[in-house]
Amino acid sequence: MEEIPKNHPRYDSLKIREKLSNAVINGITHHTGLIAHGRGEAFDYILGEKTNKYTYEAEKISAAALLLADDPVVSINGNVAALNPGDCINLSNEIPAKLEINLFHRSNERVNKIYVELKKNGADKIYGLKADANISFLDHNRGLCDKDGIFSSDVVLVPLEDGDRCQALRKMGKKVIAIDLNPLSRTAREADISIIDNVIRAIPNITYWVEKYRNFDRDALKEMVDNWNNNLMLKNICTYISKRLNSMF
Ligand code: PTJ
Repeated sequence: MEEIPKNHPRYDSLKIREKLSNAVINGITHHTGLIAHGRGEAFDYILGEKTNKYTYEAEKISAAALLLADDPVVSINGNVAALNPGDCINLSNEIPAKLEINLFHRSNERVNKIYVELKKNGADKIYGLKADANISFLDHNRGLCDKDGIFSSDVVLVPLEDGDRCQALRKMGKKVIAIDLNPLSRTAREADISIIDNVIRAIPNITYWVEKYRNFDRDALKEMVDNWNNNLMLKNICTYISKRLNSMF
């Protein structure tokens, strides 16, 4: 692949594209993951490629919800396995939470490749290989999950989820924390807590708050989570976007 000049104004963004396109070649990321990334990139551009105050709050609340959970799971798909696997492993260790490979376009070959990638990045136990259960209300390969992983979890963190699965997980009674740069997506509207941020920034931000809140009073954390108004946050983000765009020219 052609070398990207370091002084290119979009160097970071081009490096991320390169990472994902290599991960497609290596069989980790599904080819449609590039399309999903393009949509995310467009929203990130509109958001100014930084975490805004409303999202930062969502990341704090997510950390609280993950710390309060009895059986939390961090779900890993082909995009996040390419973008920041190490950060996801670190977050799952800090909570602590189970790490499960859970794919929309599931194939054993890709599950195995992601497994190797996570192991290379230092993961200990990884769920998602057994696929001995189904996310209820989904009758397709995308519903496969581990009985002692996502299936029996109470809180799931899903980066780049699709709306149907997010809805199905909620119907199963789980608290869903979704990371999705598109505030209009069904996932963002369905999740209990939506993080409208790039996974690259979101995972380290949540980890920061997990460390801060670890010894915090549990009742106080519970109150924060119970008082969270996801709809209001999405409304604030949309206002933030329109104000930002209106003031640009
Ligand atoms: O690896 P698999 O088989 O599980 O497949 C993963 C993809 C992402 C291909 C699959 O879940 C899919 O098709 O997702 P969607 O329905 O296209 O949704 C992806 C959402 O993620 C979109 O709303 C994007 O805006 C958002 N997105 C893309 N890149 C990022 C992102 N959100 C946060 N950070 C990103 N880097």
